[in-house]
Amino acid sequence: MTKDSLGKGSTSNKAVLSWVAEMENLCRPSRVYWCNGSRAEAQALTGQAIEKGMLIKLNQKKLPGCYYHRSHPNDVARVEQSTFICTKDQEEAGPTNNWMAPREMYQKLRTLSEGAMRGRTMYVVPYLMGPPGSSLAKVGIELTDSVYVVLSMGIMTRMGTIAFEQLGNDDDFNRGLHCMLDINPERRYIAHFPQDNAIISVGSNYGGNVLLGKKCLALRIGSYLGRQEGWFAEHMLILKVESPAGEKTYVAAAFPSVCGKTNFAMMIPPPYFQGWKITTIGDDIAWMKPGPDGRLYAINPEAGYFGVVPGTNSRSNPNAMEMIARDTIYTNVALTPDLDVWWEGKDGPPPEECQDWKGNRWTPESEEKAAHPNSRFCVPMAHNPVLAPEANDPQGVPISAIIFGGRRTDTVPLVFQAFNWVHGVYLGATMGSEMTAAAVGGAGQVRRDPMAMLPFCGYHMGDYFRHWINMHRLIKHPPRIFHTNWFRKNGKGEFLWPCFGENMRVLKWIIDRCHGRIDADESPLGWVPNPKSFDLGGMANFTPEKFAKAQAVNNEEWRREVILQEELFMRLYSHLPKELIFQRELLVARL
Ligand code: OXD
Ligand code: MN
Repeated sequence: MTKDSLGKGSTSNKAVLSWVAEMENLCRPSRVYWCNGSRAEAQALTGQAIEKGMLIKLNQKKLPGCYYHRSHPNDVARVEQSTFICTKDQEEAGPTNNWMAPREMYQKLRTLSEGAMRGRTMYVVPYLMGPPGSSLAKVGIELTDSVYVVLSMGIMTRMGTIAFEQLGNDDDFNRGLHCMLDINPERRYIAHFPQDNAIISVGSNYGGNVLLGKKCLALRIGSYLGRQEGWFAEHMLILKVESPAGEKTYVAAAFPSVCGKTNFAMMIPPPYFQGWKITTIGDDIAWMKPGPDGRLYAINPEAGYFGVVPGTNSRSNPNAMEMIARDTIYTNVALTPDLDVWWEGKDGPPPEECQDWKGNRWTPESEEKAAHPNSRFCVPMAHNPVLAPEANDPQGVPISAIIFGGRRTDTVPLVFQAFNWVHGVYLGATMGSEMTAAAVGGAGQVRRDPMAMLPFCGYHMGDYFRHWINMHRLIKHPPRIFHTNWFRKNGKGEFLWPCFGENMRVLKWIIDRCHGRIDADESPLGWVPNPKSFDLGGMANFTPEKFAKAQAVNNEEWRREVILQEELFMRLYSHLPKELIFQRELLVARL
């Protein structure tokens, strides 16, 4: 690829050409740049981003290929109140989504986008979600006036000519338009038009709102298409567990944002589990479809990780520390005088002085945090030292276990297993979690976050539960379903379970259950580990009594929990599958 060919169009697909021309006519950029996804292109655009002050080149000796970005202080997280699902009928979007009629929203956003790229470049970003050739993969095209978005999409997706190759002359691609405007929260809309497979995002330049392949296409539009086409688009990591004997088991897990999906997917088992290996297929999103052998197959549609930085260190995620030491875009962390990065929870002492995420002088005495709690790294998955080769397998991997887990200080035990599929759907549907910095507002409050999909489901949550129940019929060998909670604390505020690598023990129990190797005890909540068959070997200070505390089921707390769960069920009532109401009755009867 020569430098001269950068920015030139490379498709004869008529649907693409006419849509890009239409959007050019609307946004009136001074230039249209077609991305091809090459290294030369990334280098040239990085150079331009540095010139414009969008990126700062970090210390290349310490962090080769790494760059630093600050977003506008009013634009640091997903904004759920500005996120809309524009189905024809409001009923279809359901009570948990903001809704506006498509015609009204198109009108509003056309007005905002009119001439919005005057004097600017419109980048045409073709991208492929999923391994090339996969029957589950989907093509999207994002038109954006942000070079930060182009560079990030180049990391997060299979971006460039490869997408046009997959698309051919088809017009089945997601149409995404992103205009930064003036980054004004008053004029910020992340609007999804599932019936048109289209997205328009204006007024933001924060990842989750503008990297349209991720939350917008892979989850909101994806979930809508998945229901029509008989597959699942889920907010789940995918990992492979390999035993010393070479047995491979694939597990998917739904935890809400900032609840440790990336750490779990890259976990290093403790020394006691010598010979066991965890490798990563995905850290955030799973697309899953029944395969011809009756098992549920999953792919990771992404090609990079957009992970939360604070708290990442050589104890919580040593693999990530290695991964983000090169070719990484850091957003909203702190910047040290020697152009290194720092964040709360990084190994070692804080720097004596640095610039915080807003560019202000920061010292350890400062009251504010140096890195924003939702600061991010953006890195190619190929740099993950424990990437599973299956991450690039168009067939995907057969899933044996699905785990649902929230962040709960009390009530919810470390691990339990659903009695059956519908009970598992109930566990996912009633999941609660304390809110985190990934979204604006409400941090710390428990809210229902069914299947970790509350902010990401592109249609009525009640119909989404129905889809989960119905899919059972299409999966002859369904995965077993589990629930975990790593975050339970005692009265003194101390965690009851040590987490990180020790989570391998929970995973081992889950896998043994899936392969029918161990018995479990019955509890009102589901199957729980029999203390004799849960391996605590090699844990110096962790006694069976401590484990019993992490596993305790307090019936009083659970009666309260059922009442709290009711709130969401009442909101969804008109579309709520009766099966879930029966599950609630059964749970109450068991308590
Ligand atoms: C994410 C999120 O960025 O869930 O993955 O917010
Ligand atoms: Mn996520």
